[in-house]
Amino acid sequence: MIVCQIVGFLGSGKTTLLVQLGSELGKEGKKVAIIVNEIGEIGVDGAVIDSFGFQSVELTEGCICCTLAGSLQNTLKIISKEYQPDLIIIEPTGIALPNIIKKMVRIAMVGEDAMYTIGIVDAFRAEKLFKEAETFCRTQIDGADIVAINKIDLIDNGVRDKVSDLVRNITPKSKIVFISAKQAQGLESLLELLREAS
Ligand SMILES: Nc1nc2c(ncn2[C@@H]2O[C@H](COP(=O)(O)OP(=O)(O)O)[C@@H](O)[C@H]2O)c(=O)[nH]1
Ligand SMILES: [Mg+2]
Repeated sequence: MIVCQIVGFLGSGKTTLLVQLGSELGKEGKKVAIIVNEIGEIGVDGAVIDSFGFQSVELTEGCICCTLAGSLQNTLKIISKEYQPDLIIIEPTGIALPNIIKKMVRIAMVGEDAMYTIGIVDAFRAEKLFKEAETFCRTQIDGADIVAINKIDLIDNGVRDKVSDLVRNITPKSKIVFISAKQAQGLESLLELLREAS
């Protein structure tokens, strides 16, 4: 079993991506469970996700990298015992810190190889966000296994090059892919990562 977190700002496309990835892997016979952490938007994502038939759990009373760290660890243990999925996808809030979540997951259950981080960047808003909140943007994608530059259906090649330079400078070792989560384009490398691992 593996655990994957999808990290990115509110509105960057995390839920859209996890539904696409989970649906595709589900069709291929993998058992997928989802943990969504939301603050102040109770039920919105859960309703969407449940309609795709995944096993999903929502944690809404705080942030899983701080106040809800214990809940995350308990939820992981319960899901893995009772549902025995091949893959658990975690959608943290837009303000969560991926390295802290990684640590929590490792403490709770898995070894070094079984935890993956996908960073998602909204290509349409990236230049603005990177200017306004550079340090935080760095924290979100630095060290990700793959950075998915999303919403390429909305941008031209000039923006695409600028955004990929920004990402490359922050996290030179991460693989970069260009996707449209909404149109299910460019998802193959992400699926490959999760297929091989789970
Ligand atoms: N045009 C476009 N819109 C997208 C894409 N991916 C997500 N969106 C839209 O962006 C908004 C936020 O997406 P969501 O998955 O809820 O983001 P989250 O807050 O990170 O979970 C929604 O209206 C999505 O339909 C994409 O690839 N292209
Ligand atoms: Mg979401």
